[in-house]
Parts: sequence; structure tokens; C-alpha cells
Amino acid sequence: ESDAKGKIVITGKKFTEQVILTHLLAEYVKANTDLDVEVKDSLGGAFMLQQAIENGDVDMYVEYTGTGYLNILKQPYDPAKTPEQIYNETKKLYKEKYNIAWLKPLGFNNTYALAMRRDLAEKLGVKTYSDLVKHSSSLTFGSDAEFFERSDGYDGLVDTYGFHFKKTVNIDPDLQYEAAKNGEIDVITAYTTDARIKKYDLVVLKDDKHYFPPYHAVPIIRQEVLDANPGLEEKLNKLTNILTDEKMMKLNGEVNLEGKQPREVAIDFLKKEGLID
Ligand code: PBE
Repeated sequence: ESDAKGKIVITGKKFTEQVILTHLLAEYVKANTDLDVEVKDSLGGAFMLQQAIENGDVDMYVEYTGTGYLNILKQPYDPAKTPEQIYNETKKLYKEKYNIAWLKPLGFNNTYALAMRRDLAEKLGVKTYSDLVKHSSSLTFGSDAEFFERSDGYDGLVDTYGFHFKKTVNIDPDLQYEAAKNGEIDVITAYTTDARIKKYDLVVLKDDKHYFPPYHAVPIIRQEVLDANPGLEEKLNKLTNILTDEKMMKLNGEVNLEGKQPREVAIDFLKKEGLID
């Protein structure tokens, strides 16, 4: 038996959706294979996780197509490309460069979207990112620290549209919705599967120049782990399209609005879908 067989280490990034998905993968693998599953606390964002999976410190997590494509692979984004093309190219390049496999998509797209309080958006008459440009010098912009470092992040956004925000603020991604609602920050980079957008009546503006790529959620796993465990890939691909944007938003809301535990939400969902007993 090789060392790679027997155990699988699963992790995720530091925001609610990722914690739910970590447990969803972990509980599914526990119930459907004889692998030992270790859930590792989040190590950070995309760059940290890429290092960890390349080193073999972790075996699997959920990444988003546009994130892998632009930030890890450093590919230039062409908005004419379809989500399927982005997925296929990302999958191919990860395999070649890192021996990491992209499994099939879970079925939802969690993109960044500039969002603001409805009364502010209506007062300014802002519906699209372009509408926002002439008001930007009187508005504060907040996002998570990673956004200011990313290839699909702040600098490119500002270049594409010509924004000049009054001030920028780093904020935990799980706290930005409250901050927008309370008027502490005017414009946030909401994650579109977050239930707090609707709950707090925030308006998502239209990315009219198609700056942001598609971000379909996909479990990624070290190819060595798949090779050591025949049948594992097939089992994991039973998770294909189990979620939609609406379903993911609902699960996120169960944690962020109803106060449930992410693991409990993941287990209930898997049971309902008949994926675990
Ligand atoms: N996203 C949007 C980011 C955070 C929000 C899911 C594409 C990411 O984790 O890459």
C-alpha cells in the first residue's frame, strides 16, 4: 500500500460558503469511502491553499474557475470565452503544471459583484459599474484583503472602469454586508451566493464591461490521491451539479442568518439529496 492511500486531508478558504463545502466534501467522503478524513482549519485564501495543495499538506478543497485561471495560472481573461472554455483550460493547465485534478463543477457560480445600499444606489441613480464612476470620488470602497492583491482584483477593476474611490478599506468578507447596511462602507465586493445581499436589501450593480470572469465552484484534488484510490473520482463526481446559485445561497443563509453550524448544514443537505444516510 502506498502512503497516499488511507487518508485524505480536506480544507477550504476563510468564509462561510467554503466552511460549508469543506464539511460537505468531508462528510460525503467519510460516508462513501473507507478513507480516513481529516478536516483542516482554513489556511487562508487561494494563494495559501495553492501552496498547501502543491506541497501535499492538503489533498482537496473547492476552488473557483476564474480564481484558478487568473490568479494561480495567471491567464489573461477574455470575456468572449464561455464558462466551459475557462473550466476546460483551467483543468488542463492544473493537470500539466501541478498534477492537480479539477473534478466536475458543483453547479453554482459565486462571482464578485459590486453592491451598495438600495437607498444610496437609488439616490445616485446607479445601476451599473459605469454609472458609479462619476460618484466614486465621494464613496468608500471595501473588500477583503485578498481582493487588493488579486489579478482579478482592485487594480484591474479601477483600470477597467476609471474609478477613483475616496477611500479603500480592508474588511473580512463575512463582515462586509453588515458594514454596507450600516453605512460604514458605501461599495462592497459582495459574493453573489451570500444570502445577506437580499436580507439587507443591497443592490448588486451590473458589471457592464464584463470585468469579472465566471467563478464556478469545483472540487480540486491531488492527482496522486486519485491514482492511489481507484473509484474515488467517480464517487466524487456524483457531486456534479448538486448545487445551484440559489441552493448555495440558501445554505449560506442557514449559517449567516439562522446561526446554524456549517457542518450541520452540510450534513442535512447531503441527507436530503440522498448522498449520505
Ligand atoms: N470568489 C468570489 C472568490 C471570493 C468571492 C468566490 C470568486 C474566491 O474565493 O476566489
